[in-house]
Amino acid sequence: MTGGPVIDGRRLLARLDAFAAIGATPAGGVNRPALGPEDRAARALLAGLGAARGFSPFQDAAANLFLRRAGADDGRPPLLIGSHLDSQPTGGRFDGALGTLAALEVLETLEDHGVVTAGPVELVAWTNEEGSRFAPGAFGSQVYAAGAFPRGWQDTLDNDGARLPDELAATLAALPQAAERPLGRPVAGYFELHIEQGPLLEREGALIGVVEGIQGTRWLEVVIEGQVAHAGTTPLADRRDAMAVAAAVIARLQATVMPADVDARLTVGRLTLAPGAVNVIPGEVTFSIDLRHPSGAEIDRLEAEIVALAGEVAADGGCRASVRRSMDVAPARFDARLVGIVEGAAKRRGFPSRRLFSGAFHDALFMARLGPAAMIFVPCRGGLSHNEAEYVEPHQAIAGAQVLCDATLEAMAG
Ligand code: HGY
Ligand code: MN
Ligand code: MN
Ligand code: MN
Repeated sequence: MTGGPVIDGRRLLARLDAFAAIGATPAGGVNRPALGPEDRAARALLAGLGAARGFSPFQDAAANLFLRRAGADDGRPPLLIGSHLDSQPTGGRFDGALGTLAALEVLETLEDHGVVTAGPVELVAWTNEEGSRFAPGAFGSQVYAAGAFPRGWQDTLDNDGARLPDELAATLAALPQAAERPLGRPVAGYFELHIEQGPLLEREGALIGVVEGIQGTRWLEVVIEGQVAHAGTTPLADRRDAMAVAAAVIARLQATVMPADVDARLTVGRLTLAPGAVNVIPGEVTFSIDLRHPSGAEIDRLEAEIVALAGEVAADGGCRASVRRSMDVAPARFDARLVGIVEGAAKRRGFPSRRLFSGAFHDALFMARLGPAAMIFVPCRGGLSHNEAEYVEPHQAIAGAQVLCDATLEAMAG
């Protein structure tokens, strides 16, 4: 067993319950859309808890929220630990919240034990990781790592027409006690604890996932344009039915992409059609494609295949197809030294662990562009996530937070 300070598991579990109450859904999940009232309430609670322990709150222009615990040499770049507080509309109580609250638990444990770290350690709660309200996902960490906002970000709207800049400004204003800080300052390193959101660890009886990297993700928006016409009077030969074309394209992709490649992931998660009347042939269909693969070249090849297929099937149906990227995140490998620190910390605590790649994207993916980064996974029941039934056993959450604490101390000592 390692000698480092032991985290307060009871405190962590109580925090997870308190945050799960913010945006709680009747089915036991959370609905905390980025930059909405529930997200702002969770941020306020976090800032208050941190301030109560003397961890000064900061926000950057992307509303990423930081809680800083000073180090012996406070001029050093901070080690960042954290995740995100926003959730999917039918999200679980652990996706993002576990990593953020485990980071708070680490800061409090260091404080409780009077540990002096060489440099500052900062908790970070990234803005809009999920991307379900405003695309792209991992918005806050992308802006932080790039030190700038993506082109055209000011035009981003959510499904109700709310503007991203307005929601960002309202969120910043809701936390006046958090001082401003410049974007993208250098970091000593980054650790993120997160649930695996897949079945591997549970299936193999591993308690800790030592994450070596993250696969690539590309979000496409496909628009099929046909012609609105009468459902009763228009024979097949005269139809330019956008829904028939969309259905054929989606069916072809589902039948070919994942069956052909065990590493490929293709998901149509959102589809809208117009005008949406029962007795009118749809003139326009828009659907999303979430495409993932460990190889960036494979993502490029699959995207080209999708564009060609959509164009061909649309032309056969007298329609037109257009495909636009709304998010594009290249695969990333994590820093070997930090990955080794995570693995060593799990071993010293006697926690069974295994190395793996992440199927989900995470803020760590962007932080890996700025400095050394690594992730720690814990299992979730049945590998279920982005689902209100998402569940982590108390001992799993505590083990993950303990490894985060040990890894933080070891990385700071180095
Ligand atoms: O979609 C993702 O991979 C992330 O969990 N939002
Ligand atoms: Mn997440
Ligand atoms: Mn998620
Ligand atoms: Mn994430």
